[in-house]
Amino acid sequence: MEKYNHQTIEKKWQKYWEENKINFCDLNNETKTKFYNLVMFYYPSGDKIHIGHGYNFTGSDVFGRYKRMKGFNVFQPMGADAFGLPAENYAIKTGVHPAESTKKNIEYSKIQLKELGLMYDWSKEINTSSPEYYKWTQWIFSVLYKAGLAYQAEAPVNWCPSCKTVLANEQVVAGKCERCDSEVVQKNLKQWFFKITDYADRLLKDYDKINWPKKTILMQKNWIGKSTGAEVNFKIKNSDEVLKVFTTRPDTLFGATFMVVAPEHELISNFKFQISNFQEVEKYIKKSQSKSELERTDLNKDKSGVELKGIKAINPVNKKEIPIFVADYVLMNYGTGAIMAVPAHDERDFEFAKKYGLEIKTVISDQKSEIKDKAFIEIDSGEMVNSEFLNGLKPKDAIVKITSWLEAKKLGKKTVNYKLRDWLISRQRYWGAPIPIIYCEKCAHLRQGYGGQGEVLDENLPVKLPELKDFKPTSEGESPLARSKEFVNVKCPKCGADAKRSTETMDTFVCSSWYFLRFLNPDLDDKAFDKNLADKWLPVDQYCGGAEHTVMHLLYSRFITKVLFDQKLINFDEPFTKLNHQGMILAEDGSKMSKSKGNSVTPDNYIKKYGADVFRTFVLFLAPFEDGGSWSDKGIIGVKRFLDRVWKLQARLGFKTQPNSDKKNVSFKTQHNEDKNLEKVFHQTIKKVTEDIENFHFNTAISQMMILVNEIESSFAKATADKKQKNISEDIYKNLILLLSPFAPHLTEEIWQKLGRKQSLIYEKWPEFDENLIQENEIELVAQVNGKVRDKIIVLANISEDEAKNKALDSEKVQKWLENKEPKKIIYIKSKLISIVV
Ligand code: ANZ
Ligand code: ZN
Repeated sequence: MEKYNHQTIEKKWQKYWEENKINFCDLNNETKTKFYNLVMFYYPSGDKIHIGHGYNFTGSDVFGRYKRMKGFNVFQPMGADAFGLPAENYAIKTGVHPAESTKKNIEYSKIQLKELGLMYDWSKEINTSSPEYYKWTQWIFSVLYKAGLAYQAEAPVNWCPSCKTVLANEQVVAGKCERCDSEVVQKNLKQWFFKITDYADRLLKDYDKINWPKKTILMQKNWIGKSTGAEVNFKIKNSDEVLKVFTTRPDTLFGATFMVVAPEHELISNFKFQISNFQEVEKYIKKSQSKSELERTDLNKDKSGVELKGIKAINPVNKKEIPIFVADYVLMNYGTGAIMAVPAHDERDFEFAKKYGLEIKTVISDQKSEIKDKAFIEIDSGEMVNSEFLNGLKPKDAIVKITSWLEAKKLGKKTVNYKLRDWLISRQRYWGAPIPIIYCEKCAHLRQGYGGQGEVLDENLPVKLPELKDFKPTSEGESPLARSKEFVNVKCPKCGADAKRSTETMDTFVCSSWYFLRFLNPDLDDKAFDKNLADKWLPVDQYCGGAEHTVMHLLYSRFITKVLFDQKLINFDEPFTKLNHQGMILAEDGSKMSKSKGNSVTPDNYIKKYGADVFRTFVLFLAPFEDGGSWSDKGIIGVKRFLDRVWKLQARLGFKTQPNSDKKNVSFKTQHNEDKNLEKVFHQTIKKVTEDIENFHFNTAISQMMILVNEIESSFAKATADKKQKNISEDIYKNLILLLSPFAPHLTEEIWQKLGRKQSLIYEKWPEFDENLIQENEIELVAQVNGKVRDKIIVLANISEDEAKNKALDSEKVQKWLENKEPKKIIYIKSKLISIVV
C-alpha cells in the first residue's frame, strides 16, 4: 500500500490548478449562474496569515468549492487591505518602510494562501495601497464630496495619545483605543466627516433585503440607535433665547424641575455676563474636557455639575422657573446637548437631584410607592399624576397628547434622534490614501459655509502618497505628510493661486468600503469599476468574516453602496446579500491565542507536518463554525487518521483505474445487492453534508462523512468474513470523494486521478441523494407524558433506546408538561412509543 505523501501530492495539485487556471473565473460566462463568494480580505501585517485567517478562509473556500460543483460560476477573489495602522505600526517597529514591508508580507501571505489550497482567482488580486487602487478610493471621496456628503468640521474627537491619531467612534472600545488599549481622550480638531447620518433611516429600513445573522442586525440597529421623542423649547427668563432639549419622555414634562446643559453648550458663553459664578463654571468645564465619553456617561460614576447662577429657565407647561446646571453627563453631540431633568423618572437626574438637593416631583404613579430612593422609570405601567390635563392617562398616551399640545402652541415638536454619528474619516497618519483636497485662500469666498477654507477637489487622481523616510506621527497631531513641502505646496487647480494640499489620509475603512467592486476589474484605469460587470455580479451573494466588523466595515460598506446607488453609479443598494461569521479559534487551554503568551498556533507548522487537507478539515471539524473552539494537537491527529482511512479504502476495496471513465458520470444509484444499511447511511450522508455546507455547519458535515467511512469499512469487513463477494459499489466510494473534496481538495484530486479520471474533480457534479431511500428509514414515535400524547417525533428507524428517550425529553412540547420535574420513569416501546411518568 502506497503511503500518502502530503508534501509532494499537495504541491502537485497546487501546481496543476495554477497551470490549468482551474481557479480563474470568466466573469463574462453567460451559461452559468454567477455566484460571488467573498471572504473579508486580509491586512498584511507582520503576523502573516494567522490561524483566524486560516479558519475563516477555509470555511468560505469549502462553500465556494461546493457551489462550483453545484453548477455555479463562482467568483472567489482575494487581495490585501494594505493601508492602515497595523501595517504602519509594524513598519515603525521594524524600521522598514511600510511600502516595502507590505510588499514582502503580501508575497509571503500569498504563498501561505496557496499552500492552504484556497481556490482564489489571483488574476483579480487587489492591493488597496497601490496607486491603481487608491486612485479610486480618492474618487469615492470625490463622489461623496460632490454630493455634499463629505464635509469638514471642528469637533471634539477621540484622540489616541499613543497612536497619535484621531479614532472613529467605532474604534473606541470601552473608552480605549481598539489598537493599543490606551485611554482615549477628547480633543478639538478640524476633521473630515462622511455624512452617514443622512442614511440612518435607510440603513435601518433595508435589513429586510438581506439575510444576515439576527444578532449582527440587532447590533447595527442599536449602534444606529434610533429614538423617537420630542424637542421642547424652554424660554430663558428675561431674554429671547430658548433652550431646546431632546426628550424621549415628553410625558414627564410637568416633572421637569431643573435643566442640564453639556459643558460645550453655547448657552454658557452666550450668557457669560449674566452667569454670576462664571469662573467656577469655567473651571468645571476645563475639568470635564479631559474625560472620555465613556467616563462621562458611565452610570456608576458620580455625577457632578455646577449651577449657572443668575439665569433660569421656564417650564413651558406650568411656567415654573427652574435652575440650569452644567454637567458632563450630558453630551454635546447627542440630541441638542441639553436636557430637561426629571429626577423622579430618570436615574441620572435622580442621582444628581439627590446630590444637589433639588426638587423631585412625581408625575407617574403606580399607586404602590412614593418615590424615595429610586427613580420610577417604567413607561408601560402607572398613570399620570400632578400633570393637570395629562392626569389619569397612561404614560404612552400622555406622550401623544403632550406632543400635539406642544406642536399646537409652537413650543416643541416630535423628533427622531440617532446615536449614529457622522463617520470621521481623516487620519493624521502616513500610511493611507491622501484626501484629494487642496486648500486655496483665494477660492475661500466662493465656498462660503464650507468651513470658509476654500477647499478644492483635486481631479488629478491619484494624489500620490509622497515617499517619506520619516513617516512617524507627530505628537501635535499634525500629519507626517506635512513634512513634504513638495507634496503640500501646489497651485490651486481652479484659480492658479498658491495653495496647500490636505495632509491627512483617509481611514482605511474607506478603502475597504468599496473593494468588492474593484475585484471585478482590478486593472481598469479609466474607471473604478465596469458598470456592466457590476450590474451583473453584485451584490455579493455570500460574504464571510468576523462579527467584530459589524459596526464598522459592514456598516460603512452598506452606506457607501447606498451613496453610489443614489448617484446612479450602480444598480443595487445593499452590498452583501448573505452574511456568515466565523467564531474564534482559541488555544488548547481555551484562552485567547496571543503572541505574547506564546500560545499561538501557526498554520504553516501544521501544514508542513500534516498537510493542508488535514489542517482544513480539522479547523472546520473542531467546533461549530460560527462559535469557534479550542485548538487540539490530539484532535488534528484524529482527523489525519480519518483522511488516511479514506486514502487506504481505495486500495482495500480494490477499485482499479478505469482509463476511459471520464465519459461516465458518477451516479447516485446504488446497486441492488448493496448492504441495505450502508445504502441508507450513504444517502443520509449526501443529504446531511449538502444541507450542512449550505448552512455553514461544517463540523457536522465532517462527522457524517466519518460515519459513512465507518459504515463502508464494517460492511466490507462483514462481507469478507461471510466470504461473500465484495458488495460495496464503487459509486459509494466515489461519491464520498466528491463530498469530501471541498474540505480535502488535494487528497481527493489524487484519488480521483487514481480512479482513472482525467479532469479535475472540481468539474464534477455534486452528488444527489434519493429522498425515498432516506424517508423509508424514518419512523414516527409517540411521546406521552403521564399517559397523554404530547408530541410525535420523527426519528431514524434504527434509533437506540437512549437516543429515543433523549429525543423525547428534548421536545419542547414534552418539556412543557414536565414542568421542570425529574421524570420518575421512562418506558420505551421500540419503534412506537416513549412514555414518561412524572
Ligand atoms: C427627560 C426624561 C425624563 C428623559 C425621563 C428620560 C426619562 P435615548 O433613549 O438614549 O435617546 N438625553 C437627551 N439628550 C442627551 C444628551 N445630549 N446627553 C445625555 N442625555 C441626554 O435617551 C434620550 C433621553 O436621554 C432623553 O429623555 C434625555 O432625558 C436624555 F423620565 O428627557 B430624557
Ligand atoms: Zn483657488
